[in-house]
Amino acid sequence: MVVALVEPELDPLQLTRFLVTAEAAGVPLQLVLSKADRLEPEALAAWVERLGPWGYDPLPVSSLSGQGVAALRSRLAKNSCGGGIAVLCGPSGVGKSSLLNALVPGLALRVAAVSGRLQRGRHTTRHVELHALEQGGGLMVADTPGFNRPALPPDPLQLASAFPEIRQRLEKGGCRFANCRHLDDPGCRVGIDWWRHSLYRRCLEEIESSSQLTRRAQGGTRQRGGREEPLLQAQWRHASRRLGRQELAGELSPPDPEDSTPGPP
Ligand SMILES: Nc1nc2c(ncn2[C@@H]2O[C@H](COP(=O)(O)OP(=O)(O)O)[C@@H](O)[C@H]2O)c(=O)[nH]1
Ligand SMILES: [Mg+2]
Ligand SMILES: [Zn+2]
Repeated sequence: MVVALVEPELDPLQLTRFLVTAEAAGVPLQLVLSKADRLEPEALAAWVERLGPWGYDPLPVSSLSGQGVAALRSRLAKNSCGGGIAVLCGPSGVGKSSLLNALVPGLALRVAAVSGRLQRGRHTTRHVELHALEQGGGLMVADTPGFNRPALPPDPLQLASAFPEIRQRLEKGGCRFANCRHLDDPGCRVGIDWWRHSLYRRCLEEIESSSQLTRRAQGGTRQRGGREEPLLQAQWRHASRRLGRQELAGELSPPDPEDSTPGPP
């Protein structure tokens, strides 16, 4: 997973969405912080320290200066145990193609300047490409087109298990209730004293509001105080209504590799 430290600026919520999606693939994940040449050493160290507890061993790299490239090459080779495929994924414009060029000398993939006010890349990579990594023990590396807002899994349990922080806290036993939402609930063993807890909460709320909206759109009922009641139009008028609709629209639209729809990232 490649994410830029600057241009586009690192967005912890967006990065979390990418990581949650990648977790679903069930493969080892390496977090790569690109464009390290653009930050002072102190700012770089602060990001590494902040992202360390997320559980993906963040590695700062720069395709420009070469910092971290050899380290990444050996980490990829080590994880692949003689063969296999590593996939570079992440938002557009973070430098995936540049990094692959640095990893595989002589490759010369097309790279685009980050465009415009939104600081998105221009999607010069239009399909998945596989390249052999020299000294990589038969490892192939794939470049992918970026897309900027992966969908979250529909199931809250699946969301929770996509957070290494939660998995680690549940290693010694589960919460009191099997369907615990890990939001300061009684008997919860996860707790809220971890940095990404607020991001987990936002993802969970998004999933829950989408599934509520889906049920309402299907004209269903909802549980309230232990009984089913029909859904009323007025219930749309929650504080989160606007957000909920937006998120739902985001979830239902198919992934668009060109990401051509204008709007906030
Ligand atoms: N300063 C700096 N810029 C970089 C680095 N890697 C990529 N870039 C720039 O970021 C932009 C997007 O790069 P690209 O590789 O096309 O990103 P991709 O969309 O993730 O494949 C280009 O303008 C690159 O020159 C880096 O390590 N340092
Ligand atoms: Mg690219
Ligand atoms: Zn819990």
